[in-house]
Amino acid sequence: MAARKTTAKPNVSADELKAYYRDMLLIRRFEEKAGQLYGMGLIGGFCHLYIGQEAVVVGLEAAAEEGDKRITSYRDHGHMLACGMDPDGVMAELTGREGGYSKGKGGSMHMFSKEKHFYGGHGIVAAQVPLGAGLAFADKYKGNGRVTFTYFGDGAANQGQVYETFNMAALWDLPVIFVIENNQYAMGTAQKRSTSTPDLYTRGEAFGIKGEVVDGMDVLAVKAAGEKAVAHCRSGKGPYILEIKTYRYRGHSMSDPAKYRTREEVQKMRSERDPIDHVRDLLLQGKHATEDDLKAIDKEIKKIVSDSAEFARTSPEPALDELWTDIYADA
Ligand SMILES: Cc1ncc(C[n+]2csc(CCOP(=O)(O)OP(=O)(O)O)c2C)c(N)n1
Ligand SMILES: [Mg+2]
Repeated sequence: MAARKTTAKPNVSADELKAYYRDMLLIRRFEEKAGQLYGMGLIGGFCHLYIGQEAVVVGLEAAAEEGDKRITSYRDHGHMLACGMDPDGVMAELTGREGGYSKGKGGSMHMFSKEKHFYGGHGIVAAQVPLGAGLAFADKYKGNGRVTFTYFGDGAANQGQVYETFNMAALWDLPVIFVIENNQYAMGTAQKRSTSTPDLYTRGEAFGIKGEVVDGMDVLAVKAAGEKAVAHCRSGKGPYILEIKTYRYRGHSMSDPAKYRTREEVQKMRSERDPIDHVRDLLLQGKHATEDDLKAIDKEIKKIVSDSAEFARTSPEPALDELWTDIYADA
């Protein structure tokens, strides 16, 4: 079933559209494979999949520049892949192997890349929010023009430390974009059951922080909002809030039977609002790509993901003496 039809002419080139399709598909297929490996008992601990939310991170990465930073929660594999981290290293970390980003000692929620300016992977809800402001503080201090994307969920948006952070970020005009990935649920709690003022983009008003709501199932809308927010931050005007409305198709984590919502609700989103189908339709309807072009991309992605699974299965377990390394970060 195709996604919604749109006749609006996309304001991006055919190559850019194809790149968004590819990047979203990589996340989708990677996460599906991670789900399979989890089912086979190859991944231990928690594992939170990003399926359904792909347009958020791909749209914002399209608005970022080299050197910009990103930090997020435990639902982090999509963010890593979108900023260019190696799928082999991410998958091998999921299986707890030596070839993983944290040498098999971190797992799904604890991976980092200095090279790609990815600062985690945080399991404590909203813990990354003040850390994200801290990264932006460092950039402001250095005067290097960089911006930090600080991602958190609708549930995290009700945490006290978020508002302490808003205050300091506004006071010091920090170049931080607070990205609220509103997927409508915090574990099994629907937003309407937990949140007194559901328009999360207005949550910065008390601190003088501008915000806007964005359709997170439309990668082009996310990119456009991201560019606006980036321009605001880079010009020294301080923080910005993007509330991006999205949806996760899978449970909160691999151990969630998702009894708090109906199958019909999920199916409706999948069939009517899927972000990958949307770009696929734009590509085909606008004659920017043929079915064969898309098949070639699908094939390329399938190989990347199956190679990463093979690497993650065959990379050795970390040696015991690894327990004594990476205890402190290099200065
Ligand atoms: C401080 C803290 N409280 C509770 C938890 C348990 N917990 C893990 S995820 C989660 C829900 C967060 O939902 P949301 O912020 O909407 O993010 P999403 O999982 O939807 O991406 C909770 C309550 C935790 N990890 N940390
Ligand atoms: Mg949520």
